[in-house]
Amino acid sequence: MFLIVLNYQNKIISLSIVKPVVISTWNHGIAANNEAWKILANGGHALDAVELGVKTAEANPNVQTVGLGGFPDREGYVTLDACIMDQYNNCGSVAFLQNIKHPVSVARKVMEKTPHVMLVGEGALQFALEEGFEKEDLLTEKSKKAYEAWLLKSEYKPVINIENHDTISMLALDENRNLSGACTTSGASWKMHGRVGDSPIIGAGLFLDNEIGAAAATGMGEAMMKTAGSAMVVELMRHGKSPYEACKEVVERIYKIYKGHPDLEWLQVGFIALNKQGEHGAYCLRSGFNYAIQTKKIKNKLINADFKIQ
Ligand code: SD4
Repeated sequence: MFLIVLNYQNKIISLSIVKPVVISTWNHGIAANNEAWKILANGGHALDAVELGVKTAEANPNVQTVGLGGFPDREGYVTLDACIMDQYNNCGSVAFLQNIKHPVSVARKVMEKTPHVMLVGEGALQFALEEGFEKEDLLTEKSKKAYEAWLLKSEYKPVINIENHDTISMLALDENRNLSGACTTSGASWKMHGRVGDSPIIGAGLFLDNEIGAAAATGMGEAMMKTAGSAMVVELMRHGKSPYEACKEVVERIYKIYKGHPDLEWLQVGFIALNKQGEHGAYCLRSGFNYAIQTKKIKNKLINADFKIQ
């Protein structure tokens, strides 16, 4: 499909539209895109695609940064954060949710069945149970062992690019040219009990404007919250930046904030973005972040994101 798209300065920013498109963070994005593509390839809705897609990581016990098998907090509790957003700016989110394997689906129910956007902790759990979700123990033997090993030193020092999987964030543009996004995580490993990151915060971990594009984040959530990171990426695209340029500018801002700060030593942040024309891009602070992309022409593959520092 061809269409001339102008930015606010009447500059041509795109001549063609690629759709459907799905992108998602890290190696586990490949399995997630495969699921999402089943919906997108059949003309389905981006919202269904992103929910189904990220559920693959939530259900996989070997992904120790999302859902079942996620690393616990420093008290030994697995606490989950997730959100979802559609083309009408409808959104739902859950934070500090325990014992429910698919927080993204609870987030969708919050969006569709309540007058609210966000439910946390006990209230989120109560709502999930009322909606028929089952309570399960999410702490696997593997993650419990890792926790016991961590307890020996009990040092909070986040690992950069943790086994090449961290939060899964997914953005999709469907055949009808509508955008949706989802984000789900067990958060920073060994975090303080009660800590909530960027992933359930609309504007930080995920944001989209169906006229412009969508953006989502991975990495140390505190940095995304300090900068309203994903919302900023979308705003920069509104002002004519490509998805790549917009992600890069927000990472540069984060670097400026943290330069000289001791946390910079272990700080990693990464953004992915997708605009209304189906153009995609990403940028991260440190090397090692990648994302998976699938379109009709590009068979599901991983792309290494450009980075600011080694
Ligand atoms: C968060 N972005 O909770 C998520 C995942 C994470 O280090 O902790 N990454 O901040």
